[in-house]
Amino acid sequence: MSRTVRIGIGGAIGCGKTELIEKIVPKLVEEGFKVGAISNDVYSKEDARRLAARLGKDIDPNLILGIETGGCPHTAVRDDPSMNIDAAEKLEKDNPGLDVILIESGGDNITLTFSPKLADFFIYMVDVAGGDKTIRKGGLGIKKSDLLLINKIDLAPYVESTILESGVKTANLDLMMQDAKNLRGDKPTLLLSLKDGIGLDELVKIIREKALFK
Ligand SMILES: Nc1nc2c(ncn2[C@@H]2O[C@H](COP(=O)(O)OP(=O)(O)OP(=O)(O)O)[C@@H](O)[C@H]2O)c(=O)[nH]1
Ligand SMILES: [Mg+2]
Repeated sequence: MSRTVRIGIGGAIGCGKTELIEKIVPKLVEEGFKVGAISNDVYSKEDARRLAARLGKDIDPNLILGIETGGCPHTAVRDDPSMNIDAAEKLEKDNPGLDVILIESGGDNITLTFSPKLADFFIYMVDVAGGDKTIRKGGLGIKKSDLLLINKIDLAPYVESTILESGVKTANLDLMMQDAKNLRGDKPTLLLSLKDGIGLDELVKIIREKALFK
């Protein structure tokens, strides 16, 4: 791998994007990768502050940048990604040998994608608490992302199924995976609980193999 790979992470408000960065950075660092992060928020730099506090022992805080977009977060990663490209170029210039930058888009709607000018690999995340109909409703992130994550599977027993014909009372993860297969073909989808660490090793493996060494 000769240049910095930029990985975009998008998904609805609160689905676990910042938690994802918190959990995978130590693992990537352990594998010898030099990692930076950019976090977009609309009215604050709260997530970047949180990442710097939580990841202080794993990476230099200068490797974490916050962007206050001031408007629709999807605009800042899709339509006019100049603020994010500037931030990524700054990280790359200030940190020679940087292998990967994780870019979190502020929580937003299901039409989110990342401009290919900004991200080389696009992860889209949904969470089970939003109901098990989420995948079949489709959307660009769900269909087009390089990797789809269904997070918070630990909450499935507490969420009622929204799909009557499923015959299951609680959120039906099998059906969500089937819906993903129907919409995405062979592109990977992973069930995850960042809280319990379920799926985390598989996630890091996919990132290593599909994003970093492609
Ligand atoms: N139960 C459970 N909670 C989780 C899981 N992953 C994340 N959370 C919690 O969900 C809440 C939101 O997580 P964040 O990482 O802030 O979500 P986000 O997508 O970055 O949110 P925004 O940036 O505001 O859009 C936090 O309180 C997390 O601890 C999970 O797998 N299970
Ligand atoms: Mg966040």
